[in-house]
Amino acid sequence: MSELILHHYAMSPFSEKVRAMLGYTGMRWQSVIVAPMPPRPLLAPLAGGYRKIPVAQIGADVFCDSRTITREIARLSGKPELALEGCSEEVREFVRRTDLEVFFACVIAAGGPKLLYRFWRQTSLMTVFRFLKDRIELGRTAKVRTASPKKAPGVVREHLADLEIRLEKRPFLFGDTPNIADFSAYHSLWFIRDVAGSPLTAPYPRVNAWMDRIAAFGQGEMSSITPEQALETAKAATPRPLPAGDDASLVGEAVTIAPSDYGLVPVSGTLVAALPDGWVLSRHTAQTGSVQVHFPREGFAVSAR
Ligand SMILES: N[C@@H](CCC(=O)N[C@@H](CS)C(=O)NCC(=O)O)C(=O)O
Repeated sequence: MSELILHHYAMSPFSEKVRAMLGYTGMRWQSVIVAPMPPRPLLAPLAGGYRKIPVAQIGADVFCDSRTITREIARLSGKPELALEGCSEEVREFVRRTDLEVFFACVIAAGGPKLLYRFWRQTSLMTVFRFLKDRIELGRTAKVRTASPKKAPGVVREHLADLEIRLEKRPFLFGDTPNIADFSAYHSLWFIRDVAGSPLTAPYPRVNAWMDRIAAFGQGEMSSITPEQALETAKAATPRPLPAGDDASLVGEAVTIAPSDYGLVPVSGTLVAALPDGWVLSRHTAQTGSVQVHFPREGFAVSAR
């Protein structure tokens, strides 16, 4: 079976969520580095223009959103607690809030000249300008309410105080071993502390020790491949058989699927499965042959074309 291929970039928090989970499971994976903003002409044939990162791929199956990616990691590693479906409603609610409201508060609170300087050192001034323009436009079209720059540090501190209490009696947020909640909480704080170099996390010693424990898992057994090789892998593979869904409406029809929160770019294809936790689109391009693109249900909307 093909290895998991991750399409990602270094400074992406949601990519770090997946990389850290790959480290925890010790999995072998292949890495394709993508630009921090569209256009991504060699990813588009696989993900159909879906614009958020990370995207994962196993052969001719493509996984959009870290929720479908972590489900694959949970399945491949035999650790159900790394997928939302394997966790309690309390954990799912924690992840929902942490991956949206807290994530935005962290990114807004981390922003500033120091972060831009670090980004510029890793890229170029032109990339920094293009990135800022892209993210301003992204914010303008977003359908979610985010904390203002004045309020964001307060939201982050409240979250950090909650984690500090949770970590009083146990090494991970919900027990003696990590579950998906640890990786969701980790990536935004990694962005604040390790990418932006912000002192916001400093007054929370247990949180810092827990972050160090997660960082110590490493990133698994990674090998680099080119985007062209990822396209060839898709073309050489056959999409996997799908389980029967519980909802036949729109299955077999031409549809678009788009995020309903931010980065609202629609992906077109034929709906081939409506599963309890996700949708699957079939798409065909000359570069990839037939591929199946998987999306979570939550946070995505399907429309007939
Ligand atoms: N819900 C998505 C969020 C992914 C996300 O927001 N990724 C950021 C980079 S870490 C991104 O691509 N932002 C640009 C955009 O949303 O278009 C997931 O879990 O994968």
